[in-house]
Amino acid sequence: MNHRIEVTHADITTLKTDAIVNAANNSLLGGGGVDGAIHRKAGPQLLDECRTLNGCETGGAKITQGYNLPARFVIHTVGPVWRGGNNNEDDLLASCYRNSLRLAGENGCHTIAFPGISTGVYRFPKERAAGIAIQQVKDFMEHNTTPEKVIFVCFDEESHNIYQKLLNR
Ligand code: AR6
Repeated sequence: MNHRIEVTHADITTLKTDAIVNAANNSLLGGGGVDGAIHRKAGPQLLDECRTLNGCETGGAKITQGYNLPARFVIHTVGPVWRGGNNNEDDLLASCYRNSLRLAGENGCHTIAFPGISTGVYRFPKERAAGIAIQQVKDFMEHNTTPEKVIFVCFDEESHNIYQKLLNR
């Protein structure tokens, strides 16, 4: 299983995977963090397509073209805002990973890159989020051959160390 999972320290907008995942908000109309970076690099056509999607519920995912990004598709998912852990945050985050992987598979994506959904502005604890991300990806890969490869993209050293540690267990 682990040969199908990679961890990298990078800006997700530079990756030439079939799909990159965006940590969006319910409007799908852009924002800061990774969402802002993806929209800047993709160009205004991405926002035009996002306007046609009527937003997205928390835990859900929607797919668009990648436009000026090296990636072919962007999968926009909406993570939960961390509110202490008793508000279904874990299940909603798990659902983001599952729905994104399902969409990637349905669209023939062999490679997909994930940022740490909810671990920025939405304040989900990084190690807890990484554990959920890894678990969901492993479960999905056990039952599906596509995507073949999943890349966890870490924007900071701390997240990178957390993923390395959890995957090497
Ligand atoms: N490449 C990879 N990872 C990144 C990049 C990048 N270019 N930029 C940031 N990260 P965040 P959230 C990491 O705040 O917590 C937006 O305004 C970052 O270090 O982007 O899900 C949306 O519109 C962190 O680990 O997303 C929503 O309103 C992770 O990406 C809200 O933020 C996610 O941080 C969503 O908050």
